[in-house]
Amino acid sequence: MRRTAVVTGASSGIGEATARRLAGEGYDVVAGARRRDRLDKLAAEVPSVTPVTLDVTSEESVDALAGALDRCDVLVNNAGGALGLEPVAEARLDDWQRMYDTNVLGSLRMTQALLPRLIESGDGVLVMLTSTAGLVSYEGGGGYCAAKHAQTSMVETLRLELLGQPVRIVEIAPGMVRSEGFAVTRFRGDEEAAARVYEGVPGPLTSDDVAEAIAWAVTRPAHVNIDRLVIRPRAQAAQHRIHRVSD
Ligand code: 8X3
Repeated sequence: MRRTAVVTGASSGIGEATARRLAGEGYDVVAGARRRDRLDKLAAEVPSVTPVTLDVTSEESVDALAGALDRCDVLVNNAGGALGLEPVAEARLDDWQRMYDTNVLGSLRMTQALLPRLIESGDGVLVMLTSTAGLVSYEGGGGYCAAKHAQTSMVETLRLELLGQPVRIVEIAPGMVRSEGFAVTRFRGDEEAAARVYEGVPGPLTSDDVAEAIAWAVTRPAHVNIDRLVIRPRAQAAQHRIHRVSD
């Protein structure tokens, strides 16, 4: 029996790496994202990946994906990200709305649409990609931290509400990951500002480091729930304590 995993935000970064990893673990992977051209490339490379155009901010789009599925064993709520690094006093309302709509409500839409399938599978796994920003707050991170804290809370609530059901609820909370798009999106396309985030850091995490952790958590025996896995680079002892070297 082939099992099916749905990964959101699968066109790049952690989502794409997770789609590859889960395909490697023998799953049929439904890779959802808005950027269809990138998904098509991924599917051309990895035959067990099915590309699906998905916008997690649209109920219609989420329902269309859910309606087309025969089964769902794993859901990875990865779509989301950060916008802006302004202090709360100067933050843009539309950035906060967008972050809430993708990270929080996007995960809610996907969860509501696929939870019945996860339970039906007899051993469902829901993975929520949060962040260390879901555990602590930092200057300029107001809107992103608020959204990630909300996801962390959603995970804890789900685990309580679903006690006794055959579904595991896993939270993966990465720290500094140098992924293709995260910092560039946060800085509205400013590649130099994005590069400064990682300047001198000997070995930020890669998307695949996180994907490997996700694949590990998902492939534990059915009775083992990895509640929360916090994963940081060795060079990041805490949100504000980052080791940087200059050459
Ligand atoms: C990303 C980690 O430190 O940019 O989720 O908030 S951080």
